[in-house]
Order: sequence, then structure tokens, then C-alpha cells
Amino acid sequence: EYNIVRPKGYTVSYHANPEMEKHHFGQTHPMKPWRLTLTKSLVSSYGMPFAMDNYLTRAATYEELKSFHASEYLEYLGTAPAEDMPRDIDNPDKEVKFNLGGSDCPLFHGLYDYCSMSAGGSLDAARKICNKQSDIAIAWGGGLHHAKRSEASGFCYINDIVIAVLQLLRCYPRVLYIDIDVHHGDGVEEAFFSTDRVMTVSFHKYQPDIFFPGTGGLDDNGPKSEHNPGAHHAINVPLNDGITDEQYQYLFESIIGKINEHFRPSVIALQCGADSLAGDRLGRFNLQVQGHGACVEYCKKLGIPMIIFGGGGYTPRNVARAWSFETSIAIDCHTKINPIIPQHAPWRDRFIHDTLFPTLEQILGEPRANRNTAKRLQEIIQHVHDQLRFVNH
Ligand code: ZL4
Ligand code: CA
Ligand code: ZN
Repeated sequence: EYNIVRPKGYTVSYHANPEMEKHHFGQTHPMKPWRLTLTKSLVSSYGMPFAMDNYLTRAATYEELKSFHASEYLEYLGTAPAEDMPRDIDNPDKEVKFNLGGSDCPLFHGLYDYCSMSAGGSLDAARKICNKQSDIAIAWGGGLHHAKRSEASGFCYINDIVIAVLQLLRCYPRVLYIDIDVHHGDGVEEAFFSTDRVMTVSFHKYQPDIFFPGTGGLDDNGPKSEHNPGAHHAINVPLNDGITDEQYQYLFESIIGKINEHFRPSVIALQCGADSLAGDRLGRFNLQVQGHGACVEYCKKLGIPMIIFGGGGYTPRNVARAWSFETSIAIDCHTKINPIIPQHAPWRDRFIHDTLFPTLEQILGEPRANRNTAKRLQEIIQHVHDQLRFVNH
């Protein structure tokens, strides 16, 4: 019906597990794993699975999680009682130490299964890229960029991205990590602070003490200690409220284009947090599905193998729109698909407007004021160019 066929000359793989989507962070918690079900359902309504290799994600093993995380943290994560279970009164200090059980990172039922499935999907995706069985591997259940070696943070418990990038480093000399979630990708940045084999780039809303996590200023480019090869390999693009598609695309293409020339990545890991879209419950930007997708299209055109992760995204119908459109970009049918959401999409009534591309007016009524000046965008680009003079591979 939509003429969705396999792309010529390359392979796209899609990694998901419906079991992951059944978990709940709590009634009013912004993170809704069922947005992945909504996404899969929209992707399927368009017939996109016919154009990809579809894999049922397994759970990552304890040993695999240990490639990044500390065992004492993992052990506690595996035994932590759910919120509605009797409290583990012997270990109140551990919950504080590992930042578990607060309102951002609650201890919910099946937490360990949820985390290990998220990581399993991202790791499977990385392995398919390593084996050359896939050229673009999609893992919307991953992208949990805030988790630290022994600490949960910002809805993230296991850093599936770091685990997947460590796998990529076994087969590729250099990995470029790009993060378009509205939040700073602090956990991934920190994990690779001391290596020049990974360059991390995060675009995010930046307003310390007001917007989470408060790190990722323009001058934060990795510890500039004497013999740190990782110095200059962390790039941050701090932004203000209300950035538009045009500005974002201009910044993204100038910065990623320049980084591609200097760093010459062998593989790209792209975190596509959908909370950078207009109308997101936690976000502050004015990006539309088209502008968000343009980042994926630009990376794809570089012609380098790529893993695509999910991440944030707190207005589920818009998350499903963006990630479905980006799946269509991966399989190169984005110019062919009908922007009207298929009549038979099982969740069609969830999409208040029946289009993949609602206008800013449809999403917001009144768009958010744009606090990003042309002058500031130039300063950012100039700073990034200056950093890259230290980077040559
Ligand atoms: C909520 O309504 O800024 C959690 C979190 C739970 C349910 C009821 C509890 C009400 C918004 C957020 C109290 C909530 C208080 N419930 C939350 C400093 C904070 C301490 C916690 O996209 N309070 C912390 C984390 C950020 C903070 C963002 C983004 C993840 C990602 C990748 C993580 N934390 C202030 C907030 C709610 C809640 C409503 C919330 N938490 C919004 N922003 C945060 O980058 C996946
Ligand atoms: Ca980001
Ligand atoms: Zn986010």
C-alpha cells in the first residue's frame, strides 16, 4: 500500500522487546515505557518492518552490564525491593549512595529486567554493526545517557549507550557519539572523558541550577589535565528555550560536518531523545518532527555505519511520530510515506491530529519564545571549530 521496500545496498535492523514496554515507573512519572509500544505500532502501520531485519531483544547478562557498571551497584539494583514491597531497612544508605528510590529513579517492579532489556537491545544493535550484518541498527528502548558507573540519575539506571559503545570499540577505531536529547548526555561524556577514540557531542538546553543536569557548558571539553588524550574530545552545544528547526539544523550540520572532517569517525552512535520536540512535557525547544529527523538524515548521508538509540521523550504521541519518521529515514522511504497517519493504526485516536507532522500551532497553540540569537549560534560554532584544531586523526 505504501510501497515500503528494503533499501538497496544496505541493511537496517530494528531491535525491540515488547516485555520492556510493560514496565511502569509510577502513575504520574513522566517516563512512560509504553511510548515504545505506540512507536512500534505506528512503524508497523506503515509497513516498515518489511524493509528491515527485526530482532527480539534479549536481556543483557550481568557480565555484560559489568563492562561499565560496578558490581556493588549492579548487585543492589538486582535485589532492590520494589516500592510497594517492605523496605530494606538494612540498606537505607545504599539507596542514597546509588541514588535509587527517589522520585526521578524509583525502585519499581521488574526494574532489573527493564534495565537489562534496554541494555540488551543496544548491545545487540552494536553487535550487528560489528558483524557487518547491519548498517543502521535501531534501538528505541535504549539511549539512557545519564546513568553513571555506580549511580542512577535522571530516569536512567543502566547506561546502555556506554555498554554499546564499548562493544563498538572492539571492532572500530573511532566512535562519534551524538546526543540530540534536550538534556546533556553527561553519563556518556564522563565515561569517555579520558579516551581520544570516542568523541561525544551533546546539544541541550543549558541553564545550571534550573534545568537538569546543569552540566555541559560551552567550555566543558573534557579534563585538560596534562596527559589526557581525551581532552578536547567532549563537545557541548548549550542552547536556550525555543530553538527552531532552521537554527538547530544549521548548528547541527555545521558542527557535525566539521567534526566528521577532523575526527573521521568509523561509526556513529546517535541518541535521538524526543524531548527536544516542541510540546514535550519536560522539554523547552520548538523543534518539529521534520527538524529532529533532519539530524538523522544528515548522519545517514555521511555513509558511516550507525546505531540509533531512543532516550527522553515525554509526550508519547510526538515520540511515536518522531521515531517512526526517523525509522522511515533509515530505510529511505521518508519521501514516500503518507503524512496522514494510517486509518488502521491501532492507536490512531491517540494522535489528536492525524498527521505525522503537526504544525507548531497544532502542537502548542502559541510557540515558545525563541531565546537563541544568531550571534550566539555563531559563537558556539566558532568555539567548536577552535576545539577541533586540537583534534586530528
Ligand atoms: C517526576 O510528576 O530536575 C518524577 C520527575 C515523579 C511523580 C510525582 C512526584 C512529584 C517531573 C520530573 C515530585 C517530583 C519531583 N513524578 C521531581 C532535581 C529534581 C529532583 C526531583 O530525558 N524532582 C531533579 C530529571 C529531572 C531533576 C530529568 C531526563 C532524562 C532524559 C533521558 C531526566 N530531575 C527536580 C525534580 C513527577 C515528576 C515530574 C522531572 N525530573 C523533571 N525533570 C527532572 O535525559 C531519558
Ligand atoms: Ca543532548
Ligand atoms: Zn532528556
